[in-house]
Amino acid sequence: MGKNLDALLKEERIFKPDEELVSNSNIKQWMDMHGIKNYDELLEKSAANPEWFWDEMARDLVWFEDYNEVLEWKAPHASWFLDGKFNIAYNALDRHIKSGRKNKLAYIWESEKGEVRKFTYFELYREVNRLANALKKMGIKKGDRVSIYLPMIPELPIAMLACARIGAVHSVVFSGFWAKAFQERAKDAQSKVAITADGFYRRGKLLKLKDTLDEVMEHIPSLEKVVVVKNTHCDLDMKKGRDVYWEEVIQNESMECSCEEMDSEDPLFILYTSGTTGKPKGVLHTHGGYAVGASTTLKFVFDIKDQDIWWCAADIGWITGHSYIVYAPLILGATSVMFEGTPDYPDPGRFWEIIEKYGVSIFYTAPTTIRLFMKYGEKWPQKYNMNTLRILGSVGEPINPEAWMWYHQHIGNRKCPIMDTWWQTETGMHLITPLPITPLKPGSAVKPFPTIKAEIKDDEGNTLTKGGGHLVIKNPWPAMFRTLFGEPERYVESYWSKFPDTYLSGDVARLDQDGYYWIQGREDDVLNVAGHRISTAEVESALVSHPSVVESAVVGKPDLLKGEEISAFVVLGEEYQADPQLKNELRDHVRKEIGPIASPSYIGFVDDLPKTRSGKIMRRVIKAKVKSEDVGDTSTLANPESVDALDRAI
Ligand code: 6R9
Repeated sequence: MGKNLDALLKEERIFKPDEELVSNSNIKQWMDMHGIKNYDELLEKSAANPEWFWDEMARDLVWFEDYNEVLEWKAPHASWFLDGKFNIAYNALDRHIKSGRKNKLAYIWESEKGEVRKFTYFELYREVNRLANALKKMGIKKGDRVSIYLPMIPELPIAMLACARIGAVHSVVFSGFWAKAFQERAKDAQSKVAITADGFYRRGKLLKLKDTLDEVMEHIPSLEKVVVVKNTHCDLDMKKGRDVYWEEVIQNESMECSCEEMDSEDPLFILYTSGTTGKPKGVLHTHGGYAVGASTTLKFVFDIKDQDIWWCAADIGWITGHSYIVYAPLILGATSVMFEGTPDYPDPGRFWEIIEKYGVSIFYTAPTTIRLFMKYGEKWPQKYNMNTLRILGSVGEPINPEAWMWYHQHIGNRKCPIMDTWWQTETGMHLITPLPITPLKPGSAVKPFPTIKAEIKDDEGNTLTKGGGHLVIKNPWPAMFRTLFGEPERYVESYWSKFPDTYLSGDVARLDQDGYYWIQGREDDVLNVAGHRISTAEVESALVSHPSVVESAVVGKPDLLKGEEISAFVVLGEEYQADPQLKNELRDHVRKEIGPIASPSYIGFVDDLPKTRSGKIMRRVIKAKVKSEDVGDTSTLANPESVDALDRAI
């Protein structure tokens, strides 16, 4: 059995990086500077002396006052760049204003409707300063929390940077969340000010954000002021004395605002992420270490150069957007595309049109988006000239080899390497990831980033060299979260108590014979069928490798005999019919790919799977349906209608 399971994920194909890309890469150039000959030596040298590596990286940033020590590690509490005085906003803006990048584009923004706004570093700097001054006037001081509830419009990064500049702690709440989710987060953070917009368009439909916020305002006693961006100019109620328009508050503000000198370890932001149960976790990040970790990974993993056009197609409401749309690209002085809309609106060519239009050279998206495009077919990307692309990226969930190959062939024109980056809200930066110099295997996130000591452990804490187990990190890294806001015990308990002084990621992974990591999904996504540990990702991957299946979600259904039975929900390609014959064929297919044990007892055809706004399949909801239990809170679902469809399929 174990052998069969291994077979599926033992992807044989290896993609060697292009020679020219390797020799010109930032990482290779850095290695040459330090006499490091190859990837193995890079990993060895950096692991032997992480503080040397990160000290080198931190030197690229501007410190108001130098740090005295790179790291103090009192497990599970790390402090990075001790006593250094720093501000991430200064590094994202001011230092470029003083350099040749002053008039370089920081953002090219496109709205869902196709409206375009462009900001140079200088323009962005001025907008940030004006809002920073306005926030100060509202009484916001260093350490105060500000909740930001904005769609993907330029005011979102501006608001984040304005907070950072004056030392306020931002807490961005994804604009697709509903009122209750905002309430819970803003209340927990005890925010004094909220920054929102009248509304925004999603697939042509007006969504009134300020109205949503009004519904719960009375339950957030700490909120004193609401700043509202006139984005759609829709009607809204402005409460006198409390609500103010962004445009009005910045009108008379100076374009200069001095930057608060922060301690390297001072908090920068809180970002809430869902725990397995109950209350969301307020993941807290700091100025210094986060800046160094996020910018270094972007520079080395995605090889950002001055002439690149970088597009991270995530939402800023998630960590991917925080790190790789806002902070890291700005610190590196890059030009980023920022897109407000959805990938397939008004048609499935929208993303590829943007790549062609702006000559995007590096593109970063999620496997769920790739699978969506697989469903529409390659005729869509084929309509556009995407020759400018040189590197692709994937994040958010395991990318199954079929999706990887499709991405590589149809988007990357068989020449772009795919950086499958494994990381989390908590980690702040990529931790397991390829580099442009590493050979790739479709579906593997390759190896830990330099200095990162990852391991796979069994329940007893033994280190495994084969088979699946808990993915853990043994040493601190600069962009790691420092605590859970207001819940220091939960920080220790959730992440650091299973194994001593070791970070428990909550993911299951396995190593192959070459030391490559294969992330299999969340621990809670692992099934136990008749004593065999089967990852939902493996069964899903097998299903998707059948030509008819575009996407699938697999959950366990309690069974007296086997412990769990496998239930699979699949989305078929447009040209396939949902019929019983096909169900049998799919069962056979999984049997052949993995083994009889993994063959689903139940298969249901659906049009769509329940997903979070960040595109993660919500197995919890599917599981509850399968068990005929209450589905619980579905406020974070992007497509609530998919839940009823499950009922029909069951
Ligand atoms: C960045 C982000 C974190 C969880 C993580 C894991 C999954 C992210 C992945 C991946 C396989 C990858 N995940 N990247 N799984 N391969 N390349 O997504 O943060 O929203 O906190 O989610 O996402 O399960 O534990 P976050």
